[in-house]
Amino acid sequence: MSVASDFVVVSNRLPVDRTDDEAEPWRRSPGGLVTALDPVMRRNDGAWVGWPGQAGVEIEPFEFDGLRLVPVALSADDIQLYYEGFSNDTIWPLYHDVIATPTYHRTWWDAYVRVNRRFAEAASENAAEGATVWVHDYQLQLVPKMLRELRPDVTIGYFHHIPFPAYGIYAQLPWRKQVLEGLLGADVIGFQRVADAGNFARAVRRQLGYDTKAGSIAVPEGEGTRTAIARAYPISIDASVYEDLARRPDIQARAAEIRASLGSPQAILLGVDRLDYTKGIRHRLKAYGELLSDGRLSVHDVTLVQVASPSRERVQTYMQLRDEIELTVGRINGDADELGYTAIQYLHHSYPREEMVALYLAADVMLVTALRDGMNLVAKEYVASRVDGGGVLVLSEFTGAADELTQAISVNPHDIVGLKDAIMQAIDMPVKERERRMRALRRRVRENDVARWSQRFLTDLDAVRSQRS
Ligand code: GDG
Repeated sequence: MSVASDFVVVSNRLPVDRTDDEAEPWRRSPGGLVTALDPVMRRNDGAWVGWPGQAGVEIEPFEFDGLRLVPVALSADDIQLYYEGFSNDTIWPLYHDVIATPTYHRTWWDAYVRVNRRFAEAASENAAEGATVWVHDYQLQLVPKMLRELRPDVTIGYFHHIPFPAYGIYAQLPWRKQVLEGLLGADVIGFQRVADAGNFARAVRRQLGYDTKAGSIAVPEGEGTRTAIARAYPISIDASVYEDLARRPDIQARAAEIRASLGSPQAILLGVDRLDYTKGIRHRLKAYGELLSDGRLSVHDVTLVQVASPSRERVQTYMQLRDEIELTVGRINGDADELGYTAIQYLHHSYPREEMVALYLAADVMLVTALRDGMNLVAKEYVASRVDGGGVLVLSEFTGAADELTQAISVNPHDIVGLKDAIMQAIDMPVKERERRMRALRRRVRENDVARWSQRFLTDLDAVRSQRS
């Protein structure tokens, strides 16, 4: 039986993970989205529609920690075709500037349409009359239009967490019109960067011929037009959670322990990424490996900790990437290590958030060298965790975060010479300059935190709703 809610969030994954414990079968999955939306969900009797993370399991809607969760069932086939296929092997590489080659399969597209419809139906069944529905991310780009057809009474928002590519790249997509029309079913379409919103508007003009002006798009509807808004709403983190963790004595002690266990080198460099080809891990390793072989750095003085958390392990490109990275790490360590000194501590694991914050605190230099990234929350988490005012952030200009975190050392990760110099600049940066830059970065992350992000988006969505009624 469905219970209608005034506020419905739709995302590929529900914000919970299954446990082995029968008494407590679900655990909240860590993530900014759930923290950001929690207050709004509670105020509005919210429901969350998404896949519960297990193939072929039908689960009735249930309450968890005061949230109403509505599971959408996906079969093993759906996961292979809609999720691993179309979402992660077509859209993901295409939208990240074809760093890897996108694969176009009609069977994947068919599954994407079918599964998007299932999500739209679940949202429709759980939304009260005149409700607000907020759809998230690239796996569900067709949901806004499908939902609008089912429920013209609801107000629909869509937020796109990854980049939206330049028209010349987007135009490759065999289903480019359908995807644009799908997104334009929303009243507000949110992007990470101003450039993403611009790319989207251009694609709409070129493909559909609709008028677009300063973030407003005239979408034909009935005899007239309806206005859809396409604008940038840069996402963020709950900065206070990271600050509180970083102030905990046990976590500070753990940071000291990590430093000591690495031999208390002069500088600890850190990379934290999902093991993904968009994150520029190979470029980072290349630059660092060359600094060691050139003799500009020595394993006596520095070490790089690279956390590469397992991701999309059944997609071929990711298997290949893992092999390449592990080969490179092995080579660099083989060439540079000495007994008792290691160049790279490579960790192919996921860690609890407490451990991540201890790592952030232990690291003198954080390396974010993504080739393309919607935002990159790791950069913001590092900054928020540096309650001691220390640490240097090296940040790729191809991340959304670069628009805001202008006091970081900015790098083009394709320019290996420039990247090497930036790493040296970070290691050698005078304390005063470090502190000045970190102060400015921290101010920025604190001001634009995730609560502000959701508030800005929902305020624009509310404005649309009040114009209608
Ligand atoms: C997408 C977009 C956009 C990573 N390893 C562990 C761990 N993490 C956490 C990080 C961070 C999150 O995962 C990764 O977020 P990012 O933003 O860096 O990147 P994506 O996963 O690609 O996210 C991105 C984001 O959506 C939000 O809109 O910024 O551009 O690609 O929070 O800390 N967390 C824990 N253990 C790990 O081992 N606990």
